[in-house]
Amino acid sequence: MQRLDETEISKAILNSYHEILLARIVSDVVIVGAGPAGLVAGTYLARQGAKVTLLEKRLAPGGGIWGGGMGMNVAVVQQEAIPVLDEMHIRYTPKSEGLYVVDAIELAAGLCFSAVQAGVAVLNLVAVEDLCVHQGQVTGVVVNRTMISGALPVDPIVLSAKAVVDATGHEAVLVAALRKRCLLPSLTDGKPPVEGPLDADSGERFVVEHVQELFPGLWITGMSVSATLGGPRMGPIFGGMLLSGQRTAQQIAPTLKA
Ligand code: 48F
Repeated sequence: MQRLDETEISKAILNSYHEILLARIVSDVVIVGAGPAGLVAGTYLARQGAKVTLLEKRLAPGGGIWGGGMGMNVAVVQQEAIPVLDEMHIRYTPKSEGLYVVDAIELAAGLCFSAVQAGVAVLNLVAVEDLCVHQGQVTGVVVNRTMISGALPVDPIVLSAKAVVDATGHEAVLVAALRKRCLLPSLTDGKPPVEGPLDADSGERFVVEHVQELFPGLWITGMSVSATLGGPRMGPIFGGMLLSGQRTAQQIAPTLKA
């Protein structure tokens, strides 16, 4: 075995990481949140040649997939989303009435692998704190290290993009940043923007049908659609998240060519 030099190991990490980060100061698309919706959106966009950066505040990307339902690591996916699983080479087993089950570990790992293989730069331990807005258009995100964000008085940096996606799930962090500045009108007929009670069928449809560019340059996808617009919760079924991510990519891709 060759003699290992600790200095060279450290250099390899520093050089490679900073090369990646420098190359991502400007992206076509920045997606915030590496749950199922963000990962799928990123993969489809990158497969079409977009330069996609996916930011995740936690150590492990995968969002709510890992725990399946009530910590039982099995994910349920409905018939309509099976083509997405096929395109990501993720296996499934048919159950009853158009429902399929997927090993939650294979789903999370498979979506992460597909994203990285497609060319998405997934940067974990990066928390998005705010948005950059120029003349009514979102132009980037304000980021810090997760361990620093909110804990220490250290300034963040900015990563710019033509399109930014809020894929932060229930938290809808980027939408909240706009709301705080009164940059968004009421989207819920004056009612507080909270998710409705659980209704799997309506909830799953809602997160797909309401994917949209909410503010110039800012899209919402996955659970952040429900959190923003007051849609129903859907419980432990994941097809809607996959299809929501796919639809987000379909909406953003043509805007990048313009
Ligand atoms: O919560 P999450 O998995 O959102 P999703 O893709 O999918 C929702 C489902 O997992 C589940 C469900 C199934 O029916 O309802 O809830 O819409 O992933 C959101 C990711 O965003 C990260 C968070 O850690 C998670 O991995 N995130 C949240 N806030 C930030 C963030 C932030 N400020 N900066 C970076 N990442």
